[in-house]
Amino acid sequence: MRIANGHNLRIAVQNDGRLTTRSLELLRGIGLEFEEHERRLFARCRNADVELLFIRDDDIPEYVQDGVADLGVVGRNVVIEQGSRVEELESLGFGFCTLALAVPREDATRTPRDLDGRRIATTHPAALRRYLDREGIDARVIEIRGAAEVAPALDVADAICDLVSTGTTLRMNDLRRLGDVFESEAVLVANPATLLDRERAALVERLRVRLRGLLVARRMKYVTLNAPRCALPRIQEILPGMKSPTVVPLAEEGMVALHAAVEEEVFWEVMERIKEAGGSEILVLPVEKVMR
Ligand code: PRT
Ligand code: ZN
Repeated sequence: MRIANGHNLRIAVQNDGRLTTRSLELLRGIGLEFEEHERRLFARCRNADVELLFIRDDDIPEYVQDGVADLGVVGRNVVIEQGSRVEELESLGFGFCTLALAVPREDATRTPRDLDGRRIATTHPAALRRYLDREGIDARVIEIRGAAEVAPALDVADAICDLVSTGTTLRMNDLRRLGDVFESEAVLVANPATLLDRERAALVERLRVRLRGLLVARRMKYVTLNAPRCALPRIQEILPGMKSPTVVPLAEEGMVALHAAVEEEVFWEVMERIKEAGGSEILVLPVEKVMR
């Protein structure tokens, strides 16, 4: 079925970087069909009035703010850094990282306050300045283009403020995390005017409902199991998400089958406890999509 109302919606995604694969996976997950060709600027969707625009992540907030694109998938850190006037519609559950302060491992610094009077190299100068003002720390911000982690070794700065995900880069450069400025993940942002245009807004809302369905489904599991009817209360205690399961009597007297979608992780430990409570034939299945 076509997602169409004759109004083109343009979605900006990173052309080649950390967010690209997951962004495209997400757009395909909500039913958009397209083919991306390396280094092509545009991709039209086969089944929707939607066009994808592939650009550098740093350009996304501004393009969305200016209406060059209606929607964008970008790291929240970039939106915060640029102070763009866009609306954040959803957190997308990938691209997790933290903007953090770090110093050489052997440095005497204990807290961010100890950075008073010192130099901090960063690619996020605006966000760092706001943080320093808020915390009342009087440090000098050294704006650099890339690879902040080498700045202390080159004596360009005494500390750095950079994105951290696994912490490997800090470790490899003998740096120690001192404090966090904010946490980030990939977000869906919208041009405010698009949301005021009736037709486009309707299309955005449709995509958004699908997106939520996809994100909720990721957390959900479908659980089925057999148990003696009398074990039901105990099993619901172990799996509180199993509020109103479908209960079907089995041929064996007093035994029932339970089915329910639960919005929680079902670890081995949970399954073991259900088994102890009398459950058997426990199946935990992934949920692909949800619409409520
Ligand atoms: O070319 P373009 O401008 O489009 O890409 P880019 O090089 O500017 O961005 P890219 O692809 O590196 O990152 C895109 C987005 O991914 C960022 O804006 C963040 O929202 C998000 N993200 C998530 C990260 C990281 N994790 C991350 N670890 N962006 C960068 N890093 C870097 C960090 O700067 C440091 O150099 O990875 C290093 C630290 O990683 P760890 O795992 O060693 O801690
Ligand atoms: Zn970039």
